[in-house]
Amino acid sequence: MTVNLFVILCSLVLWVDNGVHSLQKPVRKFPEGFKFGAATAAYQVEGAWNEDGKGPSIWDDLTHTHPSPISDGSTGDVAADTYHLWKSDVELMKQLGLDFYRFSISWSRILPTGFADQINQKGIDYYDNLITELLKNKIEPMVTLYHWDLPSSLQKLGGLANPLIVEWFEQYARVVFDKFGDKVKYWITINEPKQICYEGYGSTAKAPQLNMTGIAEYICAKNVLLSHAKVYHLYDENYRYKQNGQIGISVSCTWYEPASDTIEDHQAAEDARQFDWGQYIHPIFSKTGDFPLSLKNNVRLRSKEQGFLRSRLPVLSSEEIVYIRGSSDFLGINSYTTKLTYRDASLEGMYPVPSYMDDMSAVMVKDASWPQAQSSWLQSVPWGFYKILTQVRYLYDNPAVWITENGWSTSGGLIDNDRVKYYRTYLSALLDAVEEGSNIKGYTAWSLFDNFEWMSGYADKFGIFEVDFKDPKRKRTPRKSAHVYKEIIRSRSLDMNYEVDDKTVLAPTQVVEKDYVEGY
Ligand code: GBH
Repeated sequence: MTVNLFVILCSLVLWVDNGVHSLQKPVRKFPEGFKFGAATAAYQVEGAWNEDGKGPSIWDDLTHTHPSPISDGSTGDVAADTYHLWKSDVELMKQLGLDFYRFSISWSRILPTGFADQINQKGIDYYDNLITELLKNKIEPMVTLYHWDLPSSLQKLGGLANPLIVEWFEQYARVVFDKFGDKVKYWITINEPKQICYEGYGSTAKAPQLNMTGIAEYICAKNVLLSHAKVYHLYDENYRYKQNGQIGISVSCTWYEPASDTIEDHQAAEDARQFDWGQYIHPIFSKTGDFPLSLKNNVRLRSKEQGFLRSRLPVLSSEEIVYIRGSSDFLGINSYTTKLTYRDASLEGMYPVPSYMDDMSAVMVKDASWPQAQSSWLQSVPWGFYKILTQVRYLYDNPAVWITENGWSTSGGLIDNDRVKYYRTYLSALLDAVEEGSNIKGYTAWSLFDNFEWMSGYADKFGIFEVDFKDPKRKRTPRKSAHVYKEIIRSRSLDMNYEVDDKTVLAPTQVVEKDYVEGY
């Protein structure tokens, strides 16, 4: 009788359990060897903008302009002060259980003039200490060479609009590989070329605010691709055999979903993807190389209509195409959101002429039903992330991919349930793609800390750790999302039902210290 009841109960449990599994697994495992990290970028967190011999960068220049173009008038002069707090920061990373930490090197901190004539030893020491401390704690450094803070001197010479940037970048990279290449095994040459070129050169959304619409963003695009390829080949030929690392590029990918089922809107969404990320991924990762056809055609046609003698999109020569194609060991994807996209034949007065937006002739809008972050451009659309990963697998022959940024902004607070939900649903979308064959090696949360969010200053908070910017010590406190991420990393799995008590989050100092003492 008891035995019978036991058998019946067991089969009942199995049946219910199977039923749940076939709908949605509550706990999903990450693949063997999958790595978890968190990211920052030099200008956004370091502070110490003029200390120990650092030269100025274009972000120092922009934030020190009067009146300030930054929405809250702030600067990165102190930021999260990681320049001084690196050691205790590594302790926090260790408690979190990070496999790797992605950060960037400030070019003008180690080469104050931009060139290799003066190497600032104190700058070298800073990164060397950080890297050594990370390795001591079994956290792999993943280092970005360029995350938007060009030395001011090089901007005076035209910055990324000057083709010589390719050589300047190579000289800088040589110093970095010589100094740190024995310890660093993951390199990212350039963070988000589109944001550098379109936002910085073709509009006013980022430094150096050149705003030479329709012209400078394409010159920059060619120079960025060649700079990246140059440094890839430098590493591949001169360092890889002895340093044995990997080197790639990080591209920002937004998903553009057709706003309706018309052919026009599908075409507009496809054009938007090709302009936004195909412009940079296609030359490196496609079989044929070169800029995508739709980009070349659209810009050429518009240029002709406008009376230009040549396309405003510079030509890549056949040698350059070959040089760029294949110049990455992996593709870094930074991804945050999705936009609805439609075609509007008139575009009357909508965009400057000429411009990148006008060339693309697509209109992007938000969907009011999607959850909205603090940053106006950011909505949570996990299926869009899945579509990007799937598209990349199909279009570029399933390259090795690292998600080098993904994250959510709030206006503050430790109980960040919407961020927790964002991370979980995006990681679940990532697992869907992995289970269908996408070759995704790791995932990076943006950001480890609240930081200087470019034109938004400190209003948009992306940290899984809160930073108190009113506190001279810039106290860090783990948010609920940090607790959840820690459990994801510890268990190497995604448990949608894992709960963190709000009280635990609100008494954070205790938790952190206790964990630390126990040598977590
Ligand atoms: C990344 O940029 C940066 O690498 C990082 O430094 C930054 O702090 C982080 O993300 C958060 O912003 O759809 O026309 O409204 C993100 C780049 C900026 C790309 C906003 C998409 C939307 C423009 N994204 N952009 S629009």
